[in-house]
Amino acid sequence: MTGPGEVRCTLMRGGTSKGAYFLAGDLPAEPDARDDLLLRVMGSPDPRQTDGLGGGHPLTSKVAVVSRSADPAADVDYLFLQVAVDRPEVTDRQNCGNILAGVGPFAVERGLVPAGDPETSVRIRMLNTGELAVATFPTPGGRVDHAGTARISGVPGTAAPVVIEFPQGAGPLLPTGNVRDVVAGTEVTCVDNGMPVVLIPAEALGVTGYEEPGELEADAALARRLREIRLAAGPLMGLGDVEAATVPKLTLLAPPRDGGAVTTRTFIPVRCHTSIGVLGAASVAAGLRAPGGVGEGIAALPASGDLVRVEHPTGFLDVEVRVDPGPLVVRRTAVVRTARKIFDGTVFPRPAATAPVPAQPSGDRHDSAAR
Ligand code: NQM
Repeated sequence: MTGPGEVRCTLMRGGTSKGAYFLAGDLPAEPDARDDLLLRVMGSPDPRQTDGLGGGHPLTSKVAVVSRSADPAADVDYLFLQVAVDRPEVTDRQNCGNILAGVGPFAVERGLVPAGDPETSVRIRMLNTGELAVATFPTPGGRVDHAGTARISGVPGTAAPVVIEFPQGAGPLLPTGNVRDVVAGTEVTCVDNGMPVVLIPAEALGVTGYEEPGELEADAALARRLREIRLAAGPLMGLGDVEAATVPKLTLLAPPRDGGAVTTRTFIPVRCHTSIGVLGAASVAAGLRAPGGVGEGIAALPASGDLVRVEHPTGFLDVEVRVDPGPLVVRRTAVVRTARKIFDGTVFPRPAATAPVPAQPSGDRHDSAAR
């Protein structure tokens, strides 16, 4: 039983992200009221999100809204919402494959989908993009088992594996229609295999691509160049004005150093990811398979098979991606993630403001919130 203003909520790690998971029926149906509530739940706007569940970084300020699906092709619907950290903003303009990893286990535990034995597959309609994903995870004896031996880069310890498969996507792999574009004076490849991403040779921006995320974030000239590229790439990729959006992501490419296919540093789009997003990596991997793209001469793709190992600041992410040549079509994408329930209970949101909440002045480096 929850009291007035209180909300049932599950806090989960999904892949390398962390978020608050809700049943859609527990949140206001009207988007403005829902977003206002979520800002108060997460503690935004505030660089540290001290008064809420958020962790003071876009990767830990995420929300999943889950419900039974009316679509016969899906078991559940998943809406991803990025809650800005230091701005009063909530956006549904991007998807999140890391938070997606927790959706299947959450749906079983909250009674939306019956558990199989020893594993369960949940068909998930991702409302942000309209695309489908199938998540398979262990449910021995008909119960979700969060413990396991799978390890993913960027997360300490081990947990149960969540295998996520994405069937063929509906949209074009190359949203500008070109395998290379010159955007704001820089040659790039714009790609979308579940996440719009601009691939940029790191060298073209005067960096090696092996720097630590903090070092890259501190580079004001680089930030300016990335912003110019993003604002120009958005309309070319059919995304319209992306000034306030968290897409497209920008991935710097450099030759692999640890046996993978490529080294990456990904801007999401202002903060530099400490690893890489799942769908972001799926787009990078598919983009490297596009003949003539900017990854040529940088990436070392395996001679055969679907596996592409994407190196990132804290390790690597393996993506299986099958791209048909000719008119480029991504047939299948698959990744292994882990997810873990951290807390389940009642969240007590900060009371609704009677006047607009001003962004907190802070001595900290300015974090452009949803970014
Ligand atoms: O690309 C961060 C994350 C993500 C997105 C971001 C993600 C994905 O790591 O599928 O998971 O790019 O904003 O959670």
